[in-house]
Amino acid sequence: MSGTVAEKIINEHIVDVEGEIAPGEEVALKIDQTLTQDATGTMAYLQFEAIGIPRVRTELSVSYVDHNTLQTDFKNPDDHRYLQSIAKRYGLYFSRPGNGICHQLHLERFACPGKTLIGSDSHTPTAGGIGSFAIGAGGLDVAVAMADMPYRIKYPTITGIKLTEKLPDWVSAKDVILEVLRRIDVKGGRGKVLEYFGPGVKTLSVPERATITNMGTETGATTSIFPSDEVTRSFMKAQARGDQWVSLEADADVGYDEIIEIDLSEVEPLVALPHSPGNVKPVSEIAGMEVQQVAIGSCTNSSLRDLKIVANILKGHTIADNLHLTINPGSRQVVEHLIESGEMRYLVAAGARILENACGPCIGMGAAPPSHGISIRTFNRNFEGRSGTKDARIFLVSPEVAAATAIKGVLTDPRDLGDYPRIEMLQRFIINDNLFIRPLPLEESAKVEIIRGPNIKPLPDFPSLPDTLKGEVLIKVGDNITTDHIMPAGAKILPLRSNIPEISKYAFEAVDPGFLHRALEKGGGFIIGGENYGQGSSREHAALAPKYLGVKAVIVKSFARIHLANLINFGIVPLTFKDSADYDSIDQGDKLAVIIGELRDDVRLRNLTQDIEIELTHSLSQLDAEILKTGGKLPWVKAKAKVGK
Ligand code: MIC
Ligand code: SF4
Repeated sequence: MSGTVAEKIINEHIVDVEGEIAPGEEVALKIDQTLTQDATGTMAYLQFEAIGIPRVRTELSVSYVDHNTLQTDFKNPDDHRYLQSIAKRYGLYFSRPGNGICHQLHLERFACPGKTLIGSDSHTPTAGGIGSFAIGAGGLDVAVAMADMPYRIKYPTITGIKLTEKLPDWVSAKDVILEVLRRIDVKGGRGKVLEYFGPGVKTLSVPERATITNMGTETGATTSIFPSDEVTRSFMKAQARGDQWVSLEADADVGYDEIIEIDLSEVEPLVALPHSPGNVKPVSEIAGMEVQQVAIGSCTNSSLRDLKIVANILKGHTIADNLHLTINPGSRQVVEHLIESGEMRYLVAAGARILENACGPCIGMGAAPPSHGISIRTFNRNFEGRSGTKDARIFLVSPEVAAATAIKGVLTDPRDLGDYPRIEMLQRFIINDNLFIRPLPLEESAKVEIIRGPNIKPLPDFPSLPDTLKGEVLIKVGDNITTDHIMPAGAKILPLRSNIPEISKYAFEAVDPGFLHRALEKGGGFIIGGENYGQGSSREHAALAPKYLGVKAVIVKSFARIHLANLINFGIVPLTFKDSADYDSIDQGDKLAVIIGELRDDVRLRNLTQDIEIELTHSLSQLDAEILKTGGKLPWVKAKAKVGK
């Protein structure tokens, strides 16, 4: 059967399907690899422990530490010790703090073309750059996949993105994905896989492809993927993994559901303006704006290629007086190369503050901008408040634009700098896996004791759902609410990820500080939202915390994929307005009764305050409904795992 790259991998991994295989139908996929990071990992492993099997059952599972690396007290280091003991006990690789950012490391050392990967981080599609079918998911879904139960997705439609020609000087992969975002915005990828093809593909290296698939997440796509070709083979050979390479290309006669064409030679330096990655304009239109900070790094732009370019642009310059420059390299491999080539010196000499190989400022772990500050970042998200400074304005750009801006002090079109530096890439990377701790054999791992610090609190239990949900509307929000709005991250709140009672106090904190008090006073209730509710990260705490505070259903115009799955997993009923105009008929404080029954059909909402009835609908499969009614996925899975032992 002919197919696209994504279709080939999906079809090879389908283990179950409810109806026929068609877009929108739910399919269950076998998952070959999993990854977690520390901020979502503690919860994922608490859930894995609760499932109660002796060892992970995937081909490969890796636990990375890269988010919560600021150690201001015992919490983060305790959580890391827990994660390390879990990896030892259950047969996972453990990547120690300092090794690098999960997605960069996974691309370098583990991701494989043709394999399925799910990760408890929304940027897991980074591995699509090597031809892996890689999806971001909630921690519980990753825990379930580690127990070798399939992962269910709606069969996606496949958008072909045809690349022709090659990028001009000073324009790079980040500009390509910003161009995609400029065209389809933060909702345009929902329900789709963005699959790249065409003659322009071979002009991009694997890390450049990974920049594109990484930030494909911001379109809402299920994932993004490139073929596995000779460029992929050389990258894998250079990583001493040539034996893991397989060729994977779309068949010539294949039809995509839709095609977007990008002539690479016409792409120009682009920038995403506050506060959305989809708010994209040419840099030349807003160049000249004074800047207080430039931050380079994140899983989007911290590869060796990116930092070499930055180093060579900065060579012989000093950063402008009015700003500071931070750099987070993606991995130790990147750093070791920059040291060996001498290029690290260009960065340091220019005045860059070299931070650790971790997410850092991208998730508000330090380097917050000043009040009303303008920060130019090579990251993938510029949501309000995410940087740690509520009134800061974040602009997302390529490494070239960031470096040029660092020198000039104002947002700069890098084409104004003259000759584009030529960088030399290598045939062979330095391989040093000494910060990965390998899985132990079963005889030894079975004896390992799990180390739990006082920050790790037991998982709360949630009861099954009644047929009618009653309560008040606790909050009404607009379109494109992100998980950063629902459950903020940053240096203060991230260390509470393994303590649900404590972290729940911060739900909606920045949007409406009265939310917590209302939720407690009213004994829970409902959330009303607009389009694309829950876009952004995979953090299941954005479902867990509202659940803990008694939220019964979230009623919106539309949902983002991962958040929708997380709501189901934790027993919050996700409902949508049948007619979006009904959104206007509900106010905060209204008393509602929602008759859900068995959740087979549409649902009636009685607004007792306004004395009206409206119809709601949902996209739940029969299985989702079953899971929801039982009170969430964990009790449901525990029963299954026992049967399968
Ligand atoms: C993010 O970029 O928002 C994060 C932090 O990596 C999240 C995961 C989390 O909240 O821990 C993500 O993208 O999934
Ligand atoms: Fe880390 Fe930022 Fe990437 Fe999330 S987007 S994984 S916080 S670097």
